Amino acid sequence: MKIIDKLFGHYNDESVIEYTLVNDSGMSVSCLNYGCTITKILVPDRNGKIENVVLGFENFGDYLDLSPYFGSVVGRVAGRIKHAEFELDGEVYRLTANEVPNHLHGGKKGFNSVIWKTECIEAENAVGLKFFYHSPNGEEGYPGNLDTTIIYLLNNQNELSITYEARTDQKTIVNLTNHSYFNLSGDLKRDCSEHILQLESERFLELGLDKIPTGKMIDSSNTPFDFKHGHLLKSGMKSSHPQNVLAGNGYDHPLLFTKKGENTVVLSEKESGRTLLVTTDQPCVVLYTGNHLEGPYSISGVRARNHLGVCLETQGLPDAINQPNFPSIVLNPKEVYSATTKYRFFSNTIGV
Ligand code: FUC
Repeated sequence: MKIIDKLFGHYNDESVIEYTLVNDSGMSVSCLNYGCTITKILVPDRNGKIENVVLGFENFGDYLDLSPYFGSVVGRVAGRIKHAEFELDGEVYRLTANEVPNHLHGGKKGFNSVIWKTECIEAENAVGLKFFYHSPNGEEGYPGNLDTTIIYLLNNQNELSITYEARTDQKTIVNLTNHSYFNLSGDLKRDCSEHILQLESERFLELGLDKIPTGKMIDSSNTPFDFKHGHLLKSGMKSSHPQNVLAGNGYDHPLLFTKKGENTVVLSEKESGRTLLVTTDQPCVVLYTGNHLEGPYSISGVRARNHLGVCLETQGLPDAINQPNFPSIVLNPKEVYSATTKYRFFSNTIGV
């Protein structure tokens, strides 16, 4: 196993480095110290052909100009916060309204667009990176100095684990995730509509027109949101269910895991034979099928089009701070925010 690094660009006079973690089984993961951004994940298909299975750019400038959070960590709070404000202990906090009038994915200078202090990890059974960022009190409107450590570890079982930890000196809110867009066909040969998704979830959050949860939890049975037995993502893209239409013909929804504790999400693509098994300790996964990716630009040589990738954003519930019935995302001083999600790749279809 090894780690290779190379200069990828410059940002505010700082060097942007691309680190590539390579294991002994033919898998590699490349990522930047900018936003902990995963630029590439190379994994074998059923014939052993090694190809890229995430959306990313070749040039750093494209990340600054075009990226809809490709591969990056999002925070302090993932998703949208209604009216870019919330109340904590009687105090109202105003956040950056970067999707007017709401706050999206941590604001203008979110965790996706800062340089993280980075250290390489070379352990016996894994290689990895430890990222650290100090977010000062008041950054993007959030209270408290927040120190966040994120660890990416790749092992020889073709598993990438992401562990998040954060500490604050003042009561605040935290909800972190990774925003990789997966495309298991390899090198973007096909889009994600032919991917099959399977997970144990009986309810999803209804979204309003602003794509923010209304507070209502909808029963998924007999809807395209019922993935218990696994089905093609295409069914939600073609569906006339008002929630699929509202999302821009597809999904942009928090799916709530049925059980507490550890849960799994299985994504597979028949033609390549590749399967991704996601294991998380988070209460929901925001399923986003890249409904607005289309644009006059290219992604690794492929013209940007809708549904070219699918995000599986494991996290706490979006806008939880404004919804008293959602599990809390408040972090107090002396507490540690911690979350783990693992992504294991197989070159054959398992389970579904
Ligand atoms: C996802 C979605 C949003 C947005 C963004 C780029 O997380 O929830 O709607 O388009 O990514």
